[in-house]
Amino acid sequence: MVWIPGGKFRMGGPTEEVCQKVLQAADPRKPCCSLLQAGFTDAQPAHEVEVDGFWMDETEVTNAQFRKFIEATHYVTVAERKPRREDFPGAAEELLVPGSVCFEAPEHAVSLNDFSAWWRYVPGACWKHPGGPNSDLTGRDDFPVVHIAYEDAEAYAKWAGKRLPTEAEWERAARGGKEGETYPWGNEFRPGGKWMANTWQGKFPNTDTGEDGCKGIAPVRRYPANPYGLLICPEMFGSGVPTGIVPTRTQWMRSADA
Ligand SMILES: [Ca+2]
Repeated sequence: MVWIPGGKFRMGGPTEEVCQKVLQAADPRKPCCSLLQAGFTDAQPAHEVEVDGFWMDETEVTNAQFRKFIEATHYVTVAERKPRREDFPGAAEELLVPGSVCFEAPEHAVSLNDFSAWWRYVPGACWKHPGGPNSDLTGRDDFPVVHIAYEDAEAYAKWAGKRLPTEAEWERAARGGKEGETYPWGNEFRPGGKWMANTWQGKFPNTDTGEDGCKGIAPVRRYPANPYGLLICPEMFGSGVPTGIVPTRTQWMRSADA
């Protein structure tokens, strides 16, 4: 685990000025993050918050780590349980079976207004069958565990003697001390031509060219650590398009006095 120093920081999206600067510098021929174009409206207004220092795992929880938890506890994740009719009124009966949502690239370009064009509910998809019942974790021990619901994450954290972060703690950790900048490493997406995190290249969602070395999701230590020593995943800076299978925030932390 690494120590995230406590202190005051500005929580929330980058200012409109920063968004405009990044947009002006971007290649107009390439698609741009819609959140950036909209000015990260779901993360405004930025405001000052203070957190105490705390410990955080360096990486997302991996399949190998999660497997140890399952073997020790025989815990059954939400995706492996039959959904309850009362939780999903109006759902078709054939969808009330254990499963989860998987990313499936459409064959052609599609409108980005309808996410059902690339997300599909797959019966039998769960952490150990990430792409559906015919998939498994062969060769994926060091990939982040996926198809994890909030209560699954809480159960894992409790077993590991840790806890989930608050939103403010998580953002403090993700920023790596870089305040008001677009990415945890600054405002330049590829400083010196270097890929800093797993992101999407190509036209989303139908073409993932993997120019950054990874199509779909990446193993946990594939890209550089942020200034706090955390290995950055796209989810940690909010600019990457979720790739592969349902991404989760499975990076656990505990407070110094826990
Ligand atoms: Ca990629």
